Amino acid sequence: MHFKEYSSLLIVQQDTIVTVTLNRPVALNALSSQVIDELDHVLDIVGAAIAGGAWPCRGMIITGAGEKAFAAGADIREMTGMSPDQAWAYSTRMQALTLKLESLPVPVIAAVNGFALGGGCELAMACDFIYAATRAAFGQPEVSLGLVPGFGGSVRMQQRMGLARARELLYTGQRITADEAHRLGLVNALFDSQEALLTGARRTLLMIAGQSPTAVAAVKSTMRRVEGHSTSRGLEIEAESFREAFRTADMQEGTRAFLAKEKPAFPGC
Ligand code: DAK
Repeated sequence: MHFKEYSSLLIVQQDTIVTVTLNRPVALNALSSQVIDELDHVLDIVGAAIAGGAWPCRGMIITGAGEKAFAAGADIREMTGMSPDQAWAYSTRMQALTLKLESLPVPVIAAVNGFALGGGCELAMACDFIYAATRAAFGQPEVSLGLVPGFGGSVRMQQRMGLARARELLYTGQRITADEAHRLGLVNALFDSQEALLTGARRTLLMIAGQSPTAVAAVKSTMRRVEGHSTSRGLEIEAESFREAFRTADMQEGTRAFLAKEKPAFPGC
């Protein structure tokens, strides 16, 4: 895949994994509109490369440059001059980006190395799951700025930890430690250092890359499609997805290899 030179992102492709680093350490990687545009561009390139079979991308890591922050939220400096309509446009642009992230057919891990506040926490929650360094901190401090979450926090925080806990965090604007975020289910796993965090995220993505890519993509999209539906409708959606799996060469190969006691070589279709 060919990425252009970004001014606020660093991109590394290794094996089948793309690592995207938010790179504005002087502003604690705050999500300026430039960062949002560049992230959007990266997702378009990765999505198109996967769809076109150009590069076997099997996962993405999003992390922050420096030791201090994943992202300290939306760029407050940029936000202050916005009219209500510009604020709405800014919010819907970032929301569209989070939906694009969720619909990528490969898993995305947020590797949170420091502050993940406001929009930073919301970006992390749009990833499939969050790994964190023990020094990381999470929060939605919008109420301290006279704001409300604008990048999906009111929706995804309660999906992650339940309504009552989410209300408490959003109403108080309180910052929580990585340990507390882990206990609340916001964070899947904790790591002692930034290096261990990135190694842990890569290890998980490589483990997933050893599975059938069509099945992983189908599980991701099915879990997303069942959200918000009744159990019975959710089960119908799952059964449809199960039927589709039987049309794939990956399913033929996976079951054949199991019965032959071999390692499967998934064709990815
Ligand atoms: N935006 C812009 N610059 C930021 C920033 C941010 N969010 N966070 C930090 N910086 C900058 C600081 O201004 C400072 O720059 P200089 O003064 O050196 O030029 C530099 O990064 C280092 O920050 P500090 O000096 O403050 O560092 P500390 O270690 O003392 O404190 C901190 C770290 C993370 C606790 C602190 O920086 C902080 O509280 N930052 C703000 C966190 C925050 O409130 N984030 C915003 C959450 S609200 C919307 C849609 C969505 C949203 C908003 C609107 N619309 C629809 C319009 C979302 C809003 C949010 O994300």
